[in-house]
Amino acid sequence: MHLRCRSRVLGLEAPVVMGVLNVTPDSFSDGGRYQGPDAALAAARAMVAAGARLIDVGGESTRPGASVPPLAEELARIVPVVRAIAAELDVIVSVDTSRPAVMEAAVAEGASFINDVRGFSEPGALLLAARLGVGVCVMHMQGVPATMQNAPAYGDVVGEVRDWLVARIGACRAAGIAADSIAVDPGFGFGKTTGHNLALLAQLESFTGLGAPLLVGLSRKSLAGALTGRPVNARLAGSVALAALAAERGALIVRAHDVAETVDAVTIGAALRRASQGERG
Ligand code: PT1
Repeated sequence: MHLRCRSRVLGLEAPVVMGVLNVTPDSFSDGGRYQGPDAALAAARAMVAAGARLIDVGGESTRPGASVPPLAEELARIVPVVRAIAAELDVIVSVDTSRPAVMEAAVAEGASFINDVRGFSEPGALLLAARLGVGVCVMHMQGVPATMQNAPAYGDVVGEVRDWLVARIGACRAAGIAADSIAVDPGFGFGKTTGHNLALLAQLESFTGLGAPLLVGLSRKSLAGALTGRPVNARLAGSVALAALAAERGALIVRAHDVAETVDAVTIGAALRRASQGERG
């Protein structure tokens, strides 16, 4: 498996780590840490040295309860950071946005992957991604960040998320996005209770047969908090355990803040996955 991102091809024979680079003042776990392009570039350098194959630059916090920043603010946060990273580092620059104007500006600065937690639902977003030739991640969310955790409800969370992802892959293909440029993500924590998140992880294998590599984000989230009882600044071990389990269940791109630790976790998960597949023949 691989993922085509403009002129780059991301090999996915083994799982890879996408480093999280928040350039927001209100990120749920590292808000305000990256102040300006110099600090962001230094953080990106460290993540690449630790083994990140993609860097996901986000200028909108989408944690539960977050509100949407003005477009000009999101652009001002993202553009200089994408430019600096793309100019210096040999890494796929991903932009975490739902706005076509931000997608276009980021790709003009060197981004080659678009990670949209709203699944390219803004008018024009799908056609723009097709025209740009970027890799895309379509993620499932129930509701909107401001209110998504108020009362998440599903009949069959795994079936509903899978059906929605299948439909979005169809919409991507219909818009002209290449089949080998599409990744899917069940959206852990996005309009899901702990029970929903656990069901998705337990049955993660259901998302590996869709013809698109599976991306997951579990790092420092409330799932780890609910299971360990720990606050956001003490969820490293829980997050690393979740990353290993996700890789063992077939995740190929793991989005994480703590890159070095997560690289080891996915390496172990992938080794166990290969061993069990060998046993099955
Ligand atoms: C994700 C993701 C993302 N997560 C993708 N992009 C965030 N593709 C931002 C909590 O429960 O999983 N996949 N971009 C961060 N969003 C959240 C959501 C942060 C929930 C925290 C929680 O604590």
